[in-house]
Parts: sequence; C-alpha cells; structure tokens
Amino acid sequence: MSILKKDFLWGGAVAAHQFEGGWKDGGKGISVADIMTAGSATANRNITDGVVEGKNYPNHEAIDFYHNYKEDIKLFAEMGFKCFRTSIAWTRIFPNGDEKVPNEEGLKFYDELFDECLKYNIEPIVTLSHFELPYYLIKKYGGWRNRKMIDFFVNFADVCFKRFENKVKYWMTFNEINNQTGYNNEFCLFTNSGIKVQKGENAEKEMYQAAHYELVASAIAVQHAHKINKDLQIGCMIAMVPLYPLDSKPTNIMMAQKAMQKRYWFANVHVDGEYPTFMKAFFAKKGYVPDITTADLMNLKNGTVDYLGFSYYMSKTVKATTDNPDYEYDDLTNDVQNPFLKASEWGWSVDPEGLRYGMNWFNDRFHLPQFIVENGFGSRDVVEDGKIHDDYRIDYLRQHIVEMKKAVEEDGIDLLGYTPWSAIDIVSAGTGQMEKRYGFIYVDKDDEGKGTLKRLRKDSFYWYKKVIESNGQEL
Ligand code: BGP
Repeated sequence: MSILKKDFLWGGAVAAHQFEGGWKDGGKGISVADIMTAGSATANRNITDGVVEGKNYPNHEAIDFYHNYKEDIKLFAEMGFKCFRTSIAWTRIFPNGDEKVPNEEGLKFYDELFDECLKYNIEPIVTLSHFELPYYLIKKYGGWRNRKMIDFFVNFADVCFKRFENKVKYWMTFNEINNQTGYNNEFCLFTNSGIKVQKGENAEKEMYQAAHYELVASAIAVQHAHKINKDLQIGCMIAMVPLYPLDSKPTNIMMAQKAMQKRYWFANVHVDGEYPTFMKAFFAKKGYVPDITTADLMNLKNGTVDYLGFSYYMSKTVKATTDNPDYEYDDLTNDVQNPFLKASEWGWSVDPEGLRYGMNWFNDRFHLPQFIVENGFGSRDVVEDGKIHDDYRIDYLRQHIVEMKKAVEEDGIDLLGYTPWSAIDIVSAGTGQMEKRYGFIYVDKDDEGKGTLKRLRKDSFYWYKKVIESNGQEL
C-alpha cells in the first residue's frame, strides 16, 4: 500500500507568462513579463521600458499554449495528471489592472482551459500572481510601492474566485513571495513587485514596504475567498531554499539561522497572521518605519492561509563574515559552495535530502498541510531520432520523491500533492531562454525563438506516468 493518500495530487506546474504566449490575444494587456528580453550566456535578462522593436521577448509566443491548450492537456491526461498548476495572467482579466470591469474574453479563456482539465479529471491549481502584474500599474502607480495595489489585486482575486469557485479549489496568492529578498538582483524585485530601484534609493527598504502591501493583499484575498465559498483553500507560495551553515563554527550557525529568518519571515506572516519578533526588532534597528496600519494588522490576523505551498530546487550554504556582527544575510557575500553537493550547469545544487529538511523545518513552525508546487531539474536536452533520454531528470525527481515520501511516512507531514516543474518545456524565468528545460514534454523551440513548436514525449514522460499510476510506489 502506498504511504501517500489515495487522492494525492500528482501533476505538473507552469506559469502563464512562461508558456501561454498570445501576449496580445483576447484583449490581454501588457504585463511586466512582456517587456523583459531574453538573457544570454553572459548577461541577465534585460528589463526594458516598453517593448523595443527587434529585441527577443521569448514569452510573447512562448510555447503557444494559448492556441494549443487542448493538445497539451491531452498529453497531461495521458501522463495521468491528477492536477495541473498554472497561473492566471492578471492582464488577461484586467488589461491595465485598475479597471472595475474584467475582460470577459480573458475569463472565458480560463473557463475553457479549466473545463478542458476537468474533462480528464485534472484539478486545476491556480496561482494568482506568478511573477506578473500589469505593466500599466507599474507605470502609473509604481507597482507594489503603492498601497492602491492592494485594492487592484483584491479586485482581481475576487473576480477569479467568484468566476472559478466551482472549478478551482486550491489557490495561491503570490508565487515565491520571499524571492524579493534577493533585492540585489533587479530581476527578483522587478518581477515580484514591479519595482525598479532608482539611484540613491534603499532597495531593501522598498522591498519590505512592497512585501507588506502584498501580504495584506493576500490576507484580504483569503478572507474574501472564504466568504465567497468556504471550501476554497488559499495557500501561500514560498521558495524553500534551506540555508545550511558551512560548518559547526557557531558564527556560521548563527549566520544560517539569521539567513533563514530573513528568507522565510513571509511565511510567518502568511501563516501566523503577524510579524515575527525578529522582524519588528530588525525594522527598529534599521530605522525603517513601514506604512503598516492597525487595519493592516487586523487583516493579516484574519486572513491566514489554509496550506503552505512551496517550491524546492536546491539548498544553499552560508558563512559569516567578520565585518557583519549583526548577521545581516546578504546572498552576494554570505553564500558559499557546499563541498558535499554537485550543482547543475546553472549552479543550482542538487540536494534531495534538503527537500525533507525543508519540509520538516516548515512543519516544525507552521503546522499546516504542505503542497510541493515546484521541484525539478533544468538541463539542455538532446533529441536523438525523435527521442529524449533524460535519465538525469528522472534521477533527480526519483531522489526527491524518495525524500518526499520519507517526510510523509517517517516525519508524519501532511502533504497534499506534488507538481514538478515543469509539466512541459517552457521559457525559463531566470534566463528568459528555452534551452534550460524542465518538462516531461519536449517543445521544439530554441533560444533564438526558432522551431516548429512540435511536442515530443521525453523518457521522463513515460517514467512519471508509472509513478503516478502506482501512487509513488514504482520509482
Ligand atoms: C521558480 C519560479 C518558476 C520557474 C522556476 C525555475 O523560481 O517560480 O517560475 O521558472 O523557478 O527557474 P528558472 O526558470 O529560472 O530555471
């Protein structure tokens, strides 16, 4: 007998802007993702100020799921998916973001997409904001620097909850909300909150303010969802990257602890409905006085999440530095190589045990059901005679599923499901390119945007089908 629940939600995950394409179809507005160019081997993605002729914007077409969704969902059904995690592109529903009336064509697209999933008994799992917001809200209001964003987001969430309440039970508000702690990297801040930091501004301070508004928006959305339909389950979505101390030197252990607090306090607010003591002390020490009202605090308290969704790809390792007596974690100076772990071509360490460690870490603190909504291995796949022998991906996923099962069986963690990244090859969020692939299904398209978009089943497709069929017993 499988140790996983009978109704365990096996599936796969993607995000609207990384795979839908059709960036202007159906009345869609321009989102932050639409104005970001692809990166290259040597450069990060470029955040443009509006679309520039002749530049490569990979998500404009992406893998054109928008026009092929029936074929793709059929392939997911063939793999036996019980669920499919995607996001709703905010700009399909509210092209500018501050309208009162939603765009019916956008709603209709998701109606049809969810119906298509349900036809095969695939339950849609939906993220509301996956590294996306309408670009107009950035231009006009400054993105999440502005308190007005709370109303815009809540309105968007309400429209989605009401329209899809009978089709979608599990929702998440903001994808990897805690990724913004990488505010040294423009990409992390801009994609999450739409904030471009100006010269002379304190990026850290801006990030904490934006994050506060997002957390309040999320908490209000949770309250509304429960009023609309008490069966709706609203989760948060945290990027779990456990931070280990380099060794047993006490300063390194303290550094790791402080780094974990800095990365994961978002979950404290989502789950406990209040800021943890270390955050209040941190604001006081830095002299930050974020705009946090009494009504905000009430909303946080009344809008705690129902489950903890998270991604897991890798762990990181940290070391204290002598010039930092306050242990303020900074990924650029404190991250070091873990001597025990190998990494992917993109430097992402491979650490299956870190998944079990992270699940326990969350469980010890948050006592909520968990949902692994992303986990996967990015690699360059090679097509040989129409076949893709991605045994490295199978190995990665197998080892992580083994640890996931231990977390359930030996640690008693309540786990709702597992949706590896990604259901199908899509544009990479970090590189903006196609050749960092994660899918069970290969899509013929390269970094230059060339290819037939033809879909091919990888070896991992057949392997994962068996895993699902056996409820995780046959690995
Ligand atoms: C997560 C994001 C995804 C996704 C994945 C892989 O952080 O939620 O959107 O893309 O990481 O990252 P990348 O595409 O940069 O390899």
